[in-house]
Amino acid sequence: MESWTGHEVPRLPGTAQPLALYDSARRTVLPTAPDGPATMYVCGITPYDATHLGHAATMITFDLVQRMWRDAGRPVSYVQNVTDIDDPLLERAERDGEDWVVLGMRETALFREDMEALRIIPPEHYVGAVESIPDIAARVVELLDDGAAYRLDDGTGDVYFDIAAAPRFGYESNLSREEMRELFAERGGDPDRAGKRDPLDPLLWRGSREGEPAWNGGPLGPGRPGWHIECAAIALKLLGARLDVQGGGNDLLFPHHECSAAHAERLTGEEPFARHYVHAGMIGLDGSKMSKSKGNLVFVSRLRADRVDPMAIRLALLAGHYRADRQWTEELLKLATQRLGRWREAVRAAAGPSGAELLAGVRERLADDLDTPAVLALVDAWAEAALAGTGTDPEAPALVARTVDALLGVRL
Ligand code: 5CA
Ligand code: ZN
Repeated sequence: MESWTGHEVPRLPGTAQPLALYDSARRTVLPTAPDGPATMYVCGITPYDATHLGHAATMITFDLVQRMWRDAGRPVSYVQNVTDIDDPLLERAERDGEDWVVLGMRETALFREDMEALRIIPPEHYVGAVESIPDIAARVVELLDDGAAYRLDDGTGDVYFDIAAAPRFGYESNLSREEMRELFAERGGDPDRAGKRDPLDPLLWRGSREGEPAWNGGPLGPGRPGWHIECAAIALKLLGARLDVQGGGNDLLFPHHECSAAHAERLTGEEPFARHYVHAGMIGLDGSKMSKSKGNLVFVSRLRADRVDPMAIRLALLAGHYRADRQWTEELLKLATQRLGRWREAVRAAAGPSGAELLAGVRERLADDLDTPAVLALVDAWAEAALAGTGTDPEAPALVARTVDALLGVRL
């Protein structure tokens, strides 16, 4: 699948900082791999509706990860998927009397446009589930041959992963069995399905049903892939056994990321699947999580159509820490628009306080688990001083503009 178009990222002088991130499995902030190419897999959209600010916040988070690695001179291999076949897409298409392929293509195209407007560096590989079906089916066959998966004997052709084949199951999310069961039911799982060995066993392959699209699964028979194996198979194919970062919103911690890691670890015999499991907080509106199923959404494309500067959207989302669940408000956007205006004015000043010092401060705060609220405060202080005429560094305005562009992705 085609990715979107990137833009030039300015190179910065001075010494970059190695990035430390919070790992959900080990529950602490730890350095990301210190050298060599960095690999990252981020769970992308299920394209049945337009990009909302929650998607944008999560994509911006991992964009900053990539920017920090690049700043440190590390080549980055970044893969993002599009779940272009799954129940929610089929349900929405059915509700609206639309072809699911057309719906998916339209919303994916809009997502690409939104990502470009937000200046998100594109992934090296942008991959759809449908185009990956042969790889996914082959992985399911491997798990069956290995005794880590089983076919239900009810004639549906459905195949499940046996979590007993993953002795460390639960290490990533650190949840109790009861919590897992609850989230599994809430987030697309089927704990009560008859014939399963364990209520938490996740679906790997869904045998074809009347009226649903199906693909040739070879020995699996016709059907379509389960969700967690989709991400495991795509990541393994393009990035290999051990990722530096597996990312997404914290709604994916369990069961999605726990199960993809369990699949991948069983398939490769190597663990952990990812050195860092990184989860962005949920953006909410009016007190609850912004989600397509609830319909309480603010779309990036709607704001763009209303002539909101995408850089202000970026700044509004960066004003909170990426791991915090937080609310979107009109006020947040208003403050971000004002901040953007002040920063733009300040980088047009003839001089300002030391640009090199500001850059060092920004790097240091970002290196510590992407502390963007602190970074915004540093740039605010610099901008106020520059506008008050207290700084004497004539190079500073240009360097600050480059710093904000390269590390925050905000073009002034
Ligand atoms: N296609 C799957 C992942 S394989 C999926 O979860 N799609 S999604 O469209 O529901 O979400 C796309 C990405 O945005 C995921 O990383 C998800 O965790 C994140 N996300 C969804 N809703 C929010 C929200 N309200 N706030 C922050 N991130 C969100
Ligand atoms: Zn995923």
